[in-house]
Amino acid sequence: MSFEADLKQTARDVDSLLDALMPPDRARARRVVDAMRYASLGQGKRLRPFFVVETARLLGADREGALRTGAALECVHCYSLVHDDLPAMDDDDLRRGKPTTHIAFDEATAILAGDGLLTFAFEILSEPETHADAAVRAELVLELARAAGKAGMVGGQMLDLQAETNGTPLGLDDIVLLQNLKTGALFRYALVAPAILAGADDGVRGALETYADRIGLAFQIADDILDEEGDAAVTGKRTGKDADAGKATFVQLLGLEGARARARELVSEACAALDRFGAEAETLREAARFIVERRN
Ligand code: GRG
Repeated sequence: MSFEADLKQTARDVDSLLDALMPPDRARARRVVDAMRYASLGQGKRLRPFFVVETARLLGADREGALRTGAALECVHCYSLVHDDLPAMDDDDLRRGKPTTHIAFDEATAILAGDGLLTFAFEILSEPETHADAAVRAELVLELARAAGKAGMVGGQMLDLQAETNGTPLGLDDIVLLQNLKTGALFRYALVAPAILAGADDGVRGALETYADRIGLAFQIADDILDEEGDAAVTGKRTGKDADAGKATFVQLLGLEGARARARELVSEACAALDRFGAEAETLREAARFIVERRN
């Protein structure tokens, strides 16, 4: 199957799984489940679950466990988007081409839906269907907590907000650190979790971590380029405070051409990190190229 067909298939499978795991009709607090479903079903590229499922295939791990792990990771990603869109953060009205969760529902419900998605991720990982071995499930939980928390995405978001309020211009090293935490940590989890599921050795895990670090940064540079090119206005991807806050970006620091060149270098480094897997890793190499060529 081609990369694009694989990505679409994973998106469908993750959607069906989340739909089945979050039935609205049996919920006591129906409104929060409706908001969690609104924020997580039907939209989004599902890149992170794709990386989990494809890497699990590469390493010979069970697909069902990988899909559940990818779905859990997607729940954390969706929670971060719901909270990031709130008036106290980026104050966005549109996400994935539709009204943000706090606009479609209300602010309190959106906060609870984000909290609900975050905690649900750990429920999914902790269930025996994810992996028969409790020690493996515990490691999946630990690593996701680290990736999402104070030394990962939440920490990166805090640094980002502080930089904005301080008004101190960030240098390249600061932005790399910030983005490694804010967006890179979840990409890293997407590559490390399959290694945990498959019981891979340190060499394999190290190679996947290098690949993840490079694509995580390339993803963020591509995001800055898309914003700069004005695609964000068309897709409704970034319309809130970020749109005009004059935040330091890779494009500002490297220039448009410099940012494009750096993203291409990162993709080459990501692909090179997969050498040990040979032709079997071709879909992951295509995914790395997609990250910088995407239009949304
Ligand atoms: C609120 C704790 C907390 C964290 C928020 C990730 C994040 C931290 C905020 C999102 C802001 C943003 C637009 C960052 C740019 C990179 C990014 C994560 C884009 C969205 O990811 P995609 O392109 O989105 O994978 P889809 O919709 O395809 O899932």
